[in-house]
Amino acid sequence: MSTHNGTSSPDQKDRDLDQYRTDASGQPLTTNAGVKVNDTNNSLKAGIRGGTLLEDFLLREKINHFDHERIPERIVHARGSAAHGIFELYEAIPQYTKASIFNDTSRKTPVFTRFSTVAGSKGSTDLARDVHGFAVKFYTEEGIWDLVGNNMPIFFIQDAMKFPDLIHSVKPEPDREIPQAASAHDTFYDFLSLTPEALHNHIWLMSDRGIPRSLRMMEGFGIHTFRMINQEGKAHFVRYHWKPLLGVRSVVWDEAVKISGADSDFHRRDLWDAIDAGQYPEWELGLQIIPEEDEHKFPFDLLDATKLIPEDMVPVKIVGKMTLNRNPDNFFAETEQVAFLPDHLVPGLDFSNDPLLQGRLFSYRDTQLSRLGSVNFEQIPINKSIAPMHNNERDGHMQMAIPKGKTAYFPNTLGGGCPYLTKLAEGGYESFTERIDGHKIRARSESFVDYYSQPALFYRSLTDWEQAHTVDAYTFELGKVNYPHIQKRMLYQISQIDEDLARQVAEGLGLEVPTSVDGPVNQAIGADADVEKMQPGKKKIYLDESPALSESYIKTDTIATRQIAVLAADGFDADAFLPMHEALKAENAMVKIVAPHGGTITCSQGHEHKVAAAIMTTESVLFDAVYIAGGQSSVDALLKKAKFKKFVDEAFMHCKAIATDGEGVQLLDATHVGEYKNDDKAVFVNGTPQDFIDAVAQHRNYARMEVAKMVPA
Ligand code: HDE
Repeated sequence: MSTHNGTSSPDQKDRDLDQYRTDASGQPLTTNAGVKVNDTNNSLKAGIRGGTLLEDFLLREKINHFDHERIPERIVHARGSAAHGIFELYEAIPQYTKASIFNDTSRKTPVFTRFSTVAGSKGSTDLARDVHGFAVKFYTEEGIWDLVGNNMPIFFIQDAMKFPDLIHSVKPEPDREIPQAASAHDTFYDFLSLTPEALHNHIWLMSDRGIPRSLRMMEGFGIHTFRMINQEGKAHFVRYHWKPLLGVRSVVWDEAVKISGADSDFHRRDLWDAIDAGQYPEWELGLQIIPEEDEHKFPFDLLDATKLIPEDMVPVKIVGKMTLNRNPDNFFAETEQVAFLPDHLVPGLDFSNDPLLQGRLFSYRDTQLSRLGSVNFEQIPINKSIAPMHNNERDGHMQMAIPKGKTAYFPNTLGGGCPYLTKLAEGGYESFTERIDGHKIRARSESFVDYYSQPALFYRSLTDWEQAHTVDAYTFELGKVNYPHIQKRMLYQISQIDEDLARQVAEGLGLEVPTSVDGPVNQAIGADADVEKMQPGKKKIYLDESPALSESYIKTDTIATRQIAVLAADGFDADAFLPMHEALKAENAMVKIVAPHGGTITCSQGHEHKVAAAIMTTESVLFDAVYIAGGQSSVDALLKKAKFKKFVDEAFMHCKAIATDGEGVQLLDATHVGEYKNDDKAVFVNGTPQDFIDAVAQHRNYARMEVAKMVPA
């Protein structure tokens, strides 16, 4: 075990977890008390046909443990996947913070990062349209720092007091427990249509950000304004950003729906497989830094978590990189038991007065008590700090340490005054000395009341295809609402964001956009509040567009880990395929043969090739691009199974790159692609591998969107 007395380095990748790992290989089966067991298949009976004896401690222990194998799932973010990794700093920033993690570029700080969806249960599908959690635990030499964020830079509500309302509205409705992991239902839109502060996060949810292609292709945001404090005690406000080196990529809704059936573990598998294959996902950490004196220079309140700071106003300064490089050994012990707390901070980092953040500081510690059952949850290996921990808190369920000595109080003489206090200058935690003047008051600041300007900015900043997908998402979701008065109220709220967006959604619903609503637009106010003052005015335009809000903003030309389906059967043309295969492999794409049957197929050169999936066991939505191998006998075999045609049509409909060589074009011509193949910049007949690779790197050819709508796949 690391003693932190200078003999071990806190940057070791494994965080000394070996002491906790157990390995049963070569070991006898024992009871929990270590007694070797000779039969774990039969209970102890009085006579060969029973009855069973109460005395049977082997039976009782086994069943008893089984009965208690579940802990409460997280009330939100229950569905998640995680990985270990490291954080490396590019550049020290002592001018902003004294935190050692931001000052030592030689250190590799261990991290454990958990991604999640919000609304669904632990066993729900990965491809639910949802906000995604992005929580990072940094095991720094000064203690644990948790950055518990999401993949969208803003949140639904402004005050922690409203969190239970928000979550109760989106969770399955209490009478029927329907729907699972879906916001498209009455109670959510009932709440939302009355609570316009939620519209900004909602429009992000309706955009493609709600359905990422991969957890590895999501941005992450700390959302709230935090503080950094330097050695001199000077503070700066800061917002945290994670920028994925693979770019931000999404699936389209039709794929999401189908992936949920074809592989509901799609994201979890994708993360695991990439790390397993040594293709480690990476994100750069960026900071938006604002001097304290500039706090009031923005057309919104920095303490309002429903507002983002456009990068055009405050650029994102990239300071380091996180690499996830190791899968967990045990899902329960690590991913399920990890406890993230926004109040896990280290000296040099601090909060702001964001009322949403302040409420979270209570909630996360509290929730661990019902989930993990003990105030000692920080002693569980995955939660344990690599910095030594000593204090006078004692006892409690599952105390894992054996604290020595007589004293558990401070001050003392009997314990030599230990554990002793650390001076601020020597690393004791210090809260920022903020001057506060004010009345105790239960109300919302008027500086928070602008609910349409930023959703409108977001919508204006999207590309055409992102806007079209967003219209479709609103139409789908509101189409699932059974109450016309809720649909109409929502349409009114959307019209305040963007009239054209509202018009298109209304058209899809077969409704008119109302010009007014009954009662105040914002009803999430106190009974004695000044109703007028708390109503949002018309949207303001303080920036025409902010390009960074579009997911096309981060440019990347990599196809690493992209799943390429090769449609082939016995006799496929190896001469044409091999250069393509080599080129794709060289780019670290995952090339998988999909054939009429499982096992192996034999190519034109007589070699056997492993089939990754028989056509009946897979779907085109699980792949990023398709290559159809040439060779007459191969193509004949593909043409005999209609699902190959469906596979190609569907890939086309989802705007994916498709390539073929030689006779493979016959399959293309048997699908709707035949008609469009010559005019489409992501369909290649006898093209070069590089052309295909470039098209896959573009993710999708959304220029095809209108044509693709005509393909009945
Ligand atoms: Fe959370 N949130 N949250 N949340 N949250 C939890 O803590 C809560 C909020 C976020 O992978 C819970 O350990 C309140 C914002 C993530 O384990 C709980 C409020 C953001 C995760 C909780 C918020 C988040 C959680 C449930 C409003 C983005 C999963 C289990 C004041 C900045 C972490 C748990 C993981 C989890 C409460 C709002 C992100 C109940 C009261 C804003 C990524 O404590």
